Amino acid sequence: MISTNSKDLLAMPISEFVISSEKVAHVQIGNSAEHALLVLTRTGYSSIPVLDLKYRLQGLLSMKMITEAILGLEHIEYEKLPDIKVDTIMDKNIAVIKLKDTFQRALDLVINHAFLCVVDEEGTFAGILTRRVILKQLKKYIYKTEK
Ligand code: 2BA
Repeated sequence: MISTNSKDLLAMPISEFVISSEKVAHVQIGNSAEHALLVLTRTGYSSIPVLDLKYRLQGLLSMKMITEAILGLEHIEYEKLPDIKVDTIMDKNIAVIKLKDTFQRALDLVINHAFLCVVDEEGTFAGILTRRVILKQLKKYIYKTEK
């Protein structure tokens, strides 16, 4: 049974909680695994979006995907990094949410995903919604309604 108060939060659109695209570290299709490794290392994020030249979402890239691509039988083949394109190793199975979607949908999805990629009506990448932001909102709401 969902309380009336919680219903308000769950029905809220996610748009105001989104970390906008210009603040999100990303790589573009055609970029090399070497470039992606630099971005992941410098930002410290474990996984980042891959976009096309028109800013449409194409996939996700993590350090693990890069490591697996250069893992030889005996050693890690670092020399392969400049020749591997991110779009050949990225994960195309992405958790996507629309700007108009509700907090409830986001809450359901962040149970299994550390962050959700947000797209606008045209499918252009708008930013991300992180588990941290969702939990912060939930905490604020719980404390407020307990008083
Ligand atoms: P992770 O990189 O595995 O980060 C897990 C959590 O560690 C983050 O949770 C955040 O609380 C903290 N953290 C990691 N790197 C950080 C940094 N450079 N500055 C501040 N805090 C950092 P969330 O904030 O919920 O983020 C969940 C996931 O969303 C991150 O997983 C990352 O894959 C992605 N992400 C978050 N912000 C991003 C951004 N600006 N650009 C690209 N990806 C981002």
